[in-house]
Amino acid sequence: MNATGNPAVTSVVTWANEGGIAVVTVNSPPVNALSAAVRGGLKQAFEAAAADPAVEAVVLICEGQTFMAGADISEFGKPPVSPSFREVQDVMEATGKPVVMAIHGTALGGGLEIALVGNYRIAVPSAKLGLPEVKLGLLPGAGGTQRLPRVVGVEKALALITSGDQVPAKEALKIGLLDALAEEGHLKRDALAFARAVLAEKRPLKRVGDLGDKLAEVRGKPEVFAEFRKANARKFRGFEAPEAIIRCIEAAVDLPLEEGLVFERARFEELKVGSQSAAQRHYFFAERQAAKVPDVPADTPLRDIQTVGVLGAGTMGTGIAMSFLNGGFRVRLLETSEAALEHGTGIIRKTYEGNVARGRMSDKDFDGRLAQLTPTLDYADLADCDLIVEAVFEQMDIKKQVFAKLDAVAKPGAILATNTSYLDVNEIAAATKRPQDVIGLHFFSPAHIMRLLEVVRGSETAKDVIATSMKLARRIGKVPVLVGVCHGFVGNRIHLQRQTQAERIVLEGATPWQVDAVLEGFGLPMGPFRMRDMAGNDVGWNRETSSSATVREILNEMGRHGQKSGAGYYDYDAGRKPTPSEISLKVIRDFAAARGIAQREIPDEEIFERCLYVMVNEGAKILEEGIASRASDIDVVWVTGYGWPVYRGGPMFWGELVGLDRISARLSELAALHGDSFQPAALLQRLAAEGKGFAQA
Ligand code: 3H9
Repeated sequence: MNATGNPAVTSVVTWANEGGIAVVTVNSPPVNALSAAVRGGLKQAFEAAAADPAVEAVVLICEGQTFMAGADISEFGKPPVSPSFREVQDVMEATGKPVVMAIHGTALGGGLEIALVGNYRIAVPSAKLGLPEVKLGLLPGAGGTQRLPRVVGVEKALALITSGDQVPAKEALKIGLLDALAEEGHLKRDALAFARAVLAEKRPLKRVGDLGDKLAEVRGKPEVFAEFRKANARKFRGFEAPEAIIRCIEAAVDLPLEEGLVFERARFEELKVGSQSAAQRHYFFAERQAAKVPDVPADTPLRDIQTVGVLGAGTMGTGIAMSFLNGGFRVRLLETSEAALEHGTGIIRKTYEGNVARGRMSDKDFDGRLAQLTPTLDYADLADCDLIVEAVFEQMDIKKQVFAKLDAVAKPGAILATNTSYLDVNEIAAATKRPQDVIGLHFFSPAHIMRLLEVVRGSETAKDVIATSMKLARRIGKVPVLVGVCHGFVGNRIHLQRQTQAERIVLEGATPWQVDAVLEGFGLPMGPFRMRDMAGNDVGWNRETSSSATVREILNEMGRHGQKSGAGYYDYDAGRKPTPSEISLKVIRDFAAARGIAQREIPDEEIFERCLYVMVNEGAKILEEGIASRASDIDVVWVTGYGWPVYRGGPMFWGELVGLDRISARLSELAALHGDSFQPAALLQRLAAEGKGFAQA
C-alpha cells in the first residue's frame, strides 16, 4: 500500500479495482515523466489488470500537475533501462479490455504516445496535447509519427510534429485526438463513467494502429510532402529533426505500422546520439536552471507588484509597457512632453490594433489592456507604483537625475529598475538613498516580443528584489538570467568582442559579405554587417562629433545609415534586399590603406575561429569574474537574445563541443599573431589543462 491507500506496483505507479475498473495512477513529480520506474510500474500494473478476471476495463490517470509530460529527458545519453516504451505499449495494447486514457495538464511527447495506444482518450478542457520532441532536436520515438497521422491526417500531423505545438483539449476533440471532454476538476469521475459506458454499450476496442483512411488520402501524392518541405524551408534551415520527422510520416503512409515503427525508432536513435539533440536538451535544462539563483533561496518572500511605472515612451519604453500590460499589470507611462507621450501611446495602440487585425488579440483584450494604461507627465503619478522601470536616454547623467527624482516620489519598498544596456547599475543606484531597491532590467528590442531579460544585480540589490524580479519576468513571459554589473553585462559584452573581430577582419582584407556568410553558415540568422545595417548603422552615431575615425563613421557621414536609408555596408533595393556594395568596400579598403593595414586573403576558417572563439573566451572571463553564475546562463542569453542557433546549444556548450583545449591553444596562437585581445582567459587555460568543462570550473 502507498499513501493513496492503493496497492503499490512501484513507488510511482499504483492501481486499484474500482467496481470492475482498474484505475492505474502515476504519481512521479514534478511532471510524471516516463522514467524507467514509471515505465516499469505501468507494465506491471497493466499486466496485473489484464490477468485479473475481476477487471473489465482500465483507466490510466496521473496525480499532480499533469498527465505524463514525456520521456524522462535526463535519462537520454545514459544506458537504456528496460522496459522500453515499446514493451509498455505492447502490454497496454494486449490488455484485451477497454483502456481509457484520462488526461489533465499536458500530455506531451512519450506521454501522448502512451495515450495513443489506449482505446479511448478523455481530457479536461484545460488539458493540452502535443509532441514537442522537435524542440529537443528529436522526433517522437514511441510511435507518435506513425499513430498521430492515422488519427488527425498527414497534413495536420506534419504541422504539429515539426512545430511541437500543443493542441488545446477542445481542438483535440474536434480533430479526433480525444473521444470526450470531462468536466474540469472531475476527470476521474468522468473517465470511470466513460469506461462504464464503453462496457455497457459493448463498444469495440478501437486501435489507432488499425486506422488507415487518412493515410490513404495522401498515398501516391508525394507533392504533399514536397510542398510542406518547400513552405517551411526557411524555418527548418539548419535543423536535422524536422526532415527526419517528415521522412517518418512518409514512412507512415508507405509502410505497414510495424515497419513504420521500426523506421521511426531508427531515426529517433540517430537524432538522440547527435550533437543537435544534445545541444537542445542542454538548452532545455539551462533555461530552467537560469531561473534559480544560487544564493537567493526559492522561498524568499516576494514584494507585491500590481502597478508598474515606465519612464520613457520611446521604442524601448513602449515595448516594456506592453510587456507588463500583456502580463496583466496596471501601467503608468511617463514622458516629459505631451507630444512624446502621444507618440508613445500611439505606438502601443497601433501595435495592439495590428494584433487584433491578425486575430492575435480579441477586442475585449484590446480594450482591457488600453484601460490599464495611464499616460502621464507628472512624476507624482508614479508614487503608488510597486515597480518603476526607467527607459530614458542611455546617458549616465540623465539616468542619475531620473533616479534621484524617482527616489523622491516612489513609495518605500518600490523596486526601481533601469533598462540600461551598458551603464554601471551601482552608480545609478548611488543616485538614490535606497540602492538595495535598485536593479537592472535589461529588455531586448522589441521588448514586448523578445524573450530574454537580463536581470542585473547591483552590489547592494536586496535578495527579495532579485527574487521578485526573476519571478515577475516569468509572469510577463520572459526568460530571466541574473547577471552582474560590467560594461555590456553578459550579452552585449560578448557581442562587442565578436563585432570588434568582424571589423578588424574586414580591415585586414575580408569583405563584410564573406564574414556574414561564414557566420550565417554557422547558423546565426544574420551576420554582423547585415545585422548592423538592419538595426541602423547610425545607432549611437553622433553627426556633430563624427570625425571619420572609423569605417562606420565614414559610412554614416556619407548617409549610409543601413537598410532604412537604402545603403550601409550593403546596397538595398526597394524590397530591402541586400547586395554587396562596391562603395562601402572602397571605403573599407581606403581606410585600411591610410592606416597601413596590410591586406590579404583571409580564409573562412580564420574568420570562423576569430569571431567565435573570442566569444567563448569572453564568456570564460565573465564566469571567472562571477558576472554570470553558470556557463549555461551565458548560453541562455545568447540563444534567447541574440539568435545563437539553439541546435548549437549556446557559445559555452559549443565551446566544450569544439574542445576547450583546442580553443585555448588556438587563442594563444592568435594572440601571438594579432595581439593580447586573444589571450585566453585564465579559467579557459586551466580547464583546458585539466580536461574539464565549464560546469566543473
Ligand atoms: C520524449 O518524450 C521522447 C519520446 O518520444 C520517445 C522516447 C522513446 N523529463 O518546465 P517546468 C522537469 S522527449 C525530465 O519548469 P512547467 C524540469 O526540468 C520529451 N524532467 O514546469 C523542471 O525541473 P526542475 C518530450 C522534466 O510547469 C520540472 O520538471 N516532452 C521533463 O513550466 C518542472 O518543469 C517534453 O519535451 C521531462 N520530460 O512546464 C516536455 N519535463 O524543477 C518537456 C519537465 O528541477 N517539458 N521536467 O527545474 C515541458 O514542456 C514542461 O516542463 C511542462 C511543464 C509543460 C511539462
